[in-house]
Amino acid sequence: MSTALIRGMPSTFDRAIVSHGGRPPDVALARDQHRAYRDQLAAAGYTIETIPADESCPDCVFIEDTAVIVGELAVISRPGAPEREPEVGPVSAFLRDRFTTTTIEAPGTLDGGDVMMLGETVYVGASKRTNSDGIRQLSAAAARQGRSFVVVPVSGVLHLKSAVLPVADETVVVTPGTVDESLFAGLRIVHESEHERLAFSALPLADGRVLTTAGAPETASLLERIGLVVTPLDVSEILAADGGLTCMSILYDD
Ligand code: CIR
Repeated sequence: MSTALIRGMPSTFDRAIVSHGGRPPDVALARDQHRAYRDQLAAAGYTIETIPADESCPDCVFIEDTAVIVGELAVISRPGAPEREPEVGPVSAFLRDRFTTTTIEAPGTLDGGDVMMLGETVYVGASKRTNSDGIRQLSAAAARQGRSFVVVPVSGVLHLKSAVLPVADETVVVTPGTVDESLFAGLRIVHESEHERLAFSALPLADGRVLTTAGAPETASLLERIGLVVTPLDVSEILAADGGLTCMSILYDD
């Protein structure tokens, strides 16, 4: 059984951290978009588990950043933005009942948005949010689960998955100029369309479809050309708060 763990959208979402200096998101529209996202996950066959929103945590809907599932292990993260630390507790409590857990301890920081799993390899972004001590602790957890580990320095974007998105077992979409692509040797790389720079996000679903952002149709059609079935979703307000399609869920198999 595939489960999608999501978190409610707080009415304080318009105070989410916006690092690129853009406009704040519209909360009512964001709520509709979040509901549509949840409906797509349900349609793809996931059992939806929801942790209620915490109104004092404007970014809590971005649950991906608070924990990473590596095999049998849930790694509870320590977010790189200190104001996001209170988001972790309820997610940790939920996962503790279902997984063996390990926790990233200070001075380590790790955002789940910096962690990408492809087959037996864990890729982690060295970013403003994920530091070398967090990477060292994640690497130890990955080794315990028999995973290979690749560190990817990330520049000019928030997280690794702002710039590199898995769309199929061995295929990633990369925003040109953000990472050293030689670190992804062996994978098929599709480049995000120049006109859609950082407007593309994607989430491969258990039913074989790939959710993509509606604002990136050129990149989506590159994926269709290699045989993928895409479902575009309008998440303009999520993007306004620096989020994407991976960040609103933690997906795992029971
Ligand atoms: C933040 O700056 O932390 C949030 N406004 C956005 C986090 C997005 N997380 C993700 O894509 N994994």
